[in-house]
Formats: sequence, structure tokens, C-alpha cells
Amino acid sequence: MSADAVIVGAGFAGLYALYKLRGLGLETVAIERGEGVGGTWYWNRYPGARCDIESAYYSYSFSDELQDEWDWTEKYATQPEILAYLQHVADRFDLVRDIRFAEEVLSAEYDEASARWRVTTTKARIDCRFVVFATGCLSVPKSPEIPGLADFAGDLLRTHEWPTHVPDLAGRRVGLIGTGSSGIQVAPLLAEQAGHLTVFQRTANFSVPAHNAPLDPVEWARTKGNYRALRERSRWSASGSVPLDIEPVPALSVSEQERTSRYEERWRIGGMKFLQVFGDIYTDRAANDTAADFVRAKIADIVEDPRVARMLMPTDHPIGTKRICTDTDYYRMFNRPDVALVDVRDDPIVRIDVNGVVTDSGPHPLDVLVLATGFDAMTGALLKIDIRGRDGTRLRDHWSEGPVSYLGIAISGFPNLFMITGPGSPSVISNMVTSIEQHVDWIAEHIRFLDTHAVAASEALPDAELEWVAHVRDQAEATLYGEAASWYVGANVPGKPRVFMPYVGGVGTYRARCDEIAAEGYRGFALR
Ligand code: FAD
Ligand code: N01
Repeated sequence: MSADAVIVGAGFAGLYALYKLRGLGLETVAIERGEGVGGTWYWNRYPGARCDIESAYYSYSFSDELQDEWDWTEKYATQPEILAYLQHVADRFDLVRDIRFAEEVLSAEYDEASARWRVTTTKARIDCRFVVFATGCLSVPKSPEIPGLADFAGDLLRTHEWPTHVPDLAGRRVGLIGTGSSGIQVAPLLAEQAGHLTVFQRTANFSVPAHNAPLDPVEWARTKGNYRALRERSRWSASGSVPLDIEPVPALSVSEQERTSRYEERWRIGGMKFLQVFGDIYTDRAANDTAADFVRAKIADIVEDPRVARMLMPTDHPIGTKRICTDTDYYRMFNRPDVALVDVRDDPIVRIDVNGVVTDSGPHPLDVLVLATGFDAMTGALLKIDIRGRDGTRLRDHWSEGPVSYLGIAISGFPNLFMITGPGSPSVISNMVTSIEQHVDWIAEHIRFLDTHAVAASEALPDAELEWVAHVRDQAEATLYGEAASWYVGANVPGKPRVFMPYVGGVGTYRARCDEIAAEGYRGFALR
């Protein structure tokens, strides 16, 4: 079969791309591995899964009607509510008819003579002019490298592929490996349901309370009344969401008392904005230490057993250089008599066997084991697909020393291929829905430009790519991000090249750069 454009993925990015490209009059088909729309919110159905950007902003802004008719119920929406929203979007804009579900894209090969891509899926071959990868930054789960995982005789659950029929946890011994955002969200709910919960922690993470609550109807009406202006501010903000943006004041420019009171105020508000209280948290280690110390003191206050509190205090990375977690009662959970914490740096996991997890100090028998062990982030989904560009160049080779791209959108040697929230764009450092909309709008305008100028193929120039990669690296090097062994640098995947992947210069700055490049007739692209 043939189409003008193939989109891979039907999450926030794929759905909007389908809407937008169809609006250009392109015959467009989307391919999705899952059996429904939603992407992240289709797969991650674990108890406690919810967004950490306020629902009012973690949603599309492209349609005033959609925005007006949808009401969120909580400050941070749950996974079922976000999934219902995305299903509503798919129905409302009649998107489903052009999505092929339960189908995986295996390869994409470019033919220079015809300037067309051949996309091969598990079910079909599709010949198309444009291919848009909306495959997600966090869509390829990563299993832990622990021997014996397959031997475990109990129930093995993964946060990323949480089953619809969950075994009853009541009275059972549950183990959890992984204390990133997913682990920290799911743990308190596991503790409530299980007979006993053992948390296996390798690296302590910083977490701030979400203070989730039902949306206040008066405040929600006020937000909706002013939605267009608020969205416009989000688009030009550093993080892609409002209302509390980064305060420019340096942390050490105010007295200790003032600093503590500002941290207290942000802690009371809760959520990711905690780190936006001073302008230099991400760039100055001494400033960063003040925020990290504040959170460590909070852990000491909340957790009754001082030994457990110490184990929970992160010391190996500046706060914020790994994605900060937001939680509901995570630290408090460790005061329960039926919850245990095992620090697997002190007491390493030796293997998993039929009965449970075996650490240096002995066996931990379990009925259920939950894995929240993260993702092969940002490049995983793209490199799983055999993508071959001009002259048969393989993306896996082009990226053998880490991902390179122009703007995180295009790749030299791969004409008419676009990535949404690719490495080199703000993506995971930002409110992803804002970044997704910006990318899709930009790509659609680019395609419109190609058509109005009778250009068959557009390809990022190698120099523009190199320059952009250097710019992304320089931006990151001006911050503390490099001090953490995070998934932002691929440190969680053995053998993955260590390259800081997201663009940290800010959503608004990035948007201005993209707009400027477009206004200059797509500087940095070869248009043939
Ligand atoms: P995804 O939602 O990941 O969708 C990609 C889709 O592509 C998937 O459905 C996948 O099955 C499909 N796919 C991939 N490869 C193929 C292939 N080869 N063939 C066919 N289909 C394929 N971001 C925020 O900004 N705020 C948040 O609060 C937030 N919370 C999160 C919570 C969780 C639990 C997780 C895991 C991530 C969270 N994120 C958050 C990041 C989140 O991934 C993005 O916000 C957003 O949902 C990404 O949308 P997407 O469409 O780009 O990718
Ligand atoms: O994954 P992670 P995640 N033995 O990589 C541990 C978004 N998100 O799914 O740190 C023992 O953060 C690993 O330990 P270490 C958000 O962007 C958002 O939780 O490598 N432990 C770590 O503790 C987030 O950042 C929300 O030492 C092992 C954990 O597993 C991103 O998704 C919710 C191990 C993995 O943590 C990823 O979060 C969920 C091993 N062999 C996700 N292997 C919101 O709240 C791995 N670990 C909005």
C-alpha cells in the first residue's frame, strides 16, 4: 500500500501528528504497537500512575473547543483519566480510522531515486513520502540485568506493562525493584494492598510531595477563562508550563532564613516547581546543595527510623539532575511495620530464584515481584527499528557514538524523516505535551513549505547537525546535569554511549530558534 505519510506511534505525539498532517490534505496512516491509543498512558497502568505536570497544562492546546469541553478532576490526573482524554481526542477528531493497531514498525528504508520511504511492519509494507517517528522517549522498557529473573515462580509485574487483571495482593509478600518516578508512585499503593512490601533500592532519589487534590472549581473556571493566554505563556516559558516559572534570584543571594522559608512554601505547594524557586539550582553546586539539604532534612523529619531515613537520602547526584520524583506518601510509607527497605548497594542482589530475590545477606521470599526498572530512553524505540537512509546508511551506525540530529527533529542522511521530541530537543526536560505540539506544528509547516516550493526531499545538512549537537552539549555543560549517572545520558543501559540527550536551553528559547530557522527558508536543510 502507499500513503503520503506514515506516523509511527499513537500517543500524544502520534495523535496530534495524524490530525495535523491530515489537515494538510496528506493521506496519512499511523501504526501503533498497542491495541489502543494513548502511548505512555496506554501502557503504564500501574496503581498510582499520574502526571507530574498539572493536568491543566499536561493536555493539548491546539483546539479551543477541545480545551473548553474537557474538565479535569484532579490537579495531577491519574492514568485512567489521561487515557480517557486521549481516547476522547481520538474519537472527537475521528483519528482512529487511520490508525493500524497491534502492528509494529520493523524497518524503514529510503529510496533516493523515488525520494520515498518503504516502511515494513509486522503486517504490511507501506510506500510513503514522509515518515514521522512519534515513538516516544520512554516507550521501551528495560529489564534489570539480574540473573534468574525467568526462574521466579510468583507473579512478575512490570509497571510499564501492568496487566488489566492484576493478581490480588492482599496478604502477599511483594517485592519492588526500582525507585525512580514509577517505583515511587506505585510503592505506597502496593504497601496498602500487600501483606508485606520489600523495596529494593539501588539509588536513593529525591522526591517532593505532589499534594494532589481535586481541582477547585473556582480556580479551574478561572484557568479556563484565561486558557489561551496561559497556554501562550507556557509555549514561551522555560519548562513549557505555567504558572510558577523559574525565579531568577540566586539561592545564596538571600539569607538562610529567607531561603528556608521559600523552600517551605514550595514544599507546601508541592510538585516539580520546587526546584524553580531559585534561578541557579541547576547551574551552581552550592545553590543546589541548599535545596538538596532541605529535602534530606525533610526525609529525616518524616521517616521515624534514622537508619532507614539515611538510606533514603540521596547523596550521589545534585538534586534535579535526575528527574525529580513527585510522590504521595512515599517517605511516610517507610514508617509502616509491614514495609522494609533493602539498600542493594550495601547488600547487592545476587540473583532471583524460584522463591524471590536473593541478596548478599540472604533470601527475601516473595509471592509477587514488581519491576519499575526504567526505560531505554530517547533512542531505544528509534534504534529498535532498522532505519536506513540515503545510500543505505543505517541509523544505528550514524548514532553509534550517541544520537546526533538537527533540532532533535531531523537527521542528516535521512531525508523526509522527522522525529517528535527526538534527542537534541527539550522533550523530557519539558512539559512534553507543549513540546510535542511545537514539534508537530513545525514539521507540518515544513511540509507545507516543501509542497508550496515543489521540493521533493528535505534533509538536514551535516554541518547544521554538528553545530546543533555542539550547541546542545554546550548548554548541558553549563549546568550540573552531567554530574548524574542518569537515563538522560544513557547511564542506565549498559554499553549505551554516554551523551547528554535533551536540550536544556528552555522551551521558549528553543521555539524561537526553530521559528528563526523556518523564517530563513529552513536554514540548515538541503531542499532538493
Ligand atoms: P508515547 O506516549 O511513548 O507513545 C509512543 C507510542 O509509539 C507507544 O504507544 C508505542 O507503543 C509506539 N511505538 C513505539 N515504537 C513503535 C514501533 N516500532 N511500531 C509501532 N508502534 C511503536 N511527561 C510529562 O511531560 N509530564 C508527565 O507528567 C509525564 N508523566 C509520565 C509518566 C509515566 C509513567 C511515563 C512513563 C512517562 C511520563 N511522561 C511525562 C513522559 C511521557 O512519555 C510523555 O509526556 C508523553 O506521553 C509522550 O508521548 P509520545 O506520543 O511522544 O510517546
Ligand atoms: O525509571 P527510572 P522510571 N537493580 O529509570 C532501578 C517518567 N515518569 O520508570 O537509579 C536494582 O527513573 C534504578 O536504579 P538506579 C519520568 O520522566 C514520570 O521510574 O539505576 N535497581 C532506578 O531506581 C521518569 O524519570 C512519572 O541505580 C535497578 C529504577 O530502577 C521516567 O519516566 C512516573 C536495576 C528505574 O528508574 C522513568 O521513570 C513514572 C537493577 N538491576 C515515570 N535496574 C511521573 O511521576 C534498574 N534499577 C509523572
